[in-house]
Amino acid sequence: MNELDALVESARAGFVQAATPADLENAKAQYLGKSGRITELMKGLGALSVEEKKTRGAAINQAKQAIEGALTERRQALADAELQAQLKAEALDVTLPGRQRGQGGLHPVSLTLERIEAIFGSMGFEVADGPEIESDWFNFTALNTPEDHPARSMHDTFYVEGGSEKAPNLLRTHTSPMQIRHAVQHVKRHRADLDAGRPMPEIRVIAPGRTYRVDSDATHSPMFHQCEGLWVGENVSFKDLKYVFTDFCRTFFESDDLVLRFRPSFFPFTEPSAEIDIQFQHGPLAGRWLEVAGSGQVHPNVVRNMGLDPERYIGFAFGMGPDRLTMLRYGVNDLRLFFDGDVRFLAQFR
Ligand code: 2NM
Repeated sequence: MNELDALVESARAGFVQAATPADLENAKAQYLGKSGRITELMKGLGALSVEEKKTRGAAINQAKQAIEGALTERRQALADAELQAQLKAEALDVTLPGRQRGQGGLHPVSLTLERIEAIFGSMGFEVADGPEIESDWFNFTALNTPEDHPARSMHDTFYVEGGSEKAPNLLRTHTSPMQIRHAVQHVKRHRADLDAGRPMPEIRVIAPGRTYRVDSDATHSPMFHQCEGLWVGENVSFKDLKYVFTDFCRTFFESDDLVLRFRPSFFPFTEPSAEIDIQFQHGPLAGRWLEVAGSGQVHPNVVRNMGLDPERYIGFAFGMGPDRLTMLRYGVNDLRLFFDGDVRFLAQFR
């Protein structure tokens, strides 16, 4: 190998050894710099004859070009390596699932309330609304609940600021105050007919909504839902209650052979009163009696508080727990799941 070939080889080896662009520029200076090897060789040409200059100069130039070629190649290799390293460091995993826009949906209990409203709506029931902060009168007194009834104690009822000692404000403990408000308005609208002895259109209403009691365990939440129903007219009896509620339960649970049982009970606002149990004939709960509602004939005192004559107007009322109905319908065993706000649970009911 001649001297120039050896020079090119040593330059190539030096360039390959350079691990960074800075190392490479240092290596380059040794060959192509101001006092580099090629420059030295060029300077040596001055001492040669014209003929020798030509051949020697051409040979040196060829070596120079070879070294420059090796340099460019190495520069490119280092730049490529740097780019690869950077791409690796900044890599994005494009196989991760994207962040989707969450699709909302109704809460399972809201689905139940809508279902209840649709079924009773088909039977001619209106839907009442009313405040969650109630007065003592609408929540208890109008509903024939005695002054010393345990439900009125601070252990059972959340009292809030704003009322007087004689007429305190509270978080409604049931949805009945909405029914009283609705009935009072209804009666007011038809006062003239009533006073003239003409018949009044029947009161047929349900009252769904949030209710509050001092109670908290696996089967009781301090906030829970209720839906009550009321049907008052001149000729509304317990047989209508049985028909209406049986029809409701069979439609709600999509089970035509569902059996109902009315068990004697007590509520201050109804007389007589009954608990309503249902029994599925199929499925995992078949054969068991499940309590789903309280009911009864509206107490004469309550009818009177609606502004009606209890000798002429009678009716029935019932109250049920949409939270429990939702648990039964979907097979959920812990009430608290509905109110924890865990989307993974709630999204299953969309
Ligand atoms: C129940 C049970 C029995 C009821 C009574 C009334 C009203 F407004 F007429 F007085 N509304 N709801 C009632 C009757 C509620 O819940 C277990």
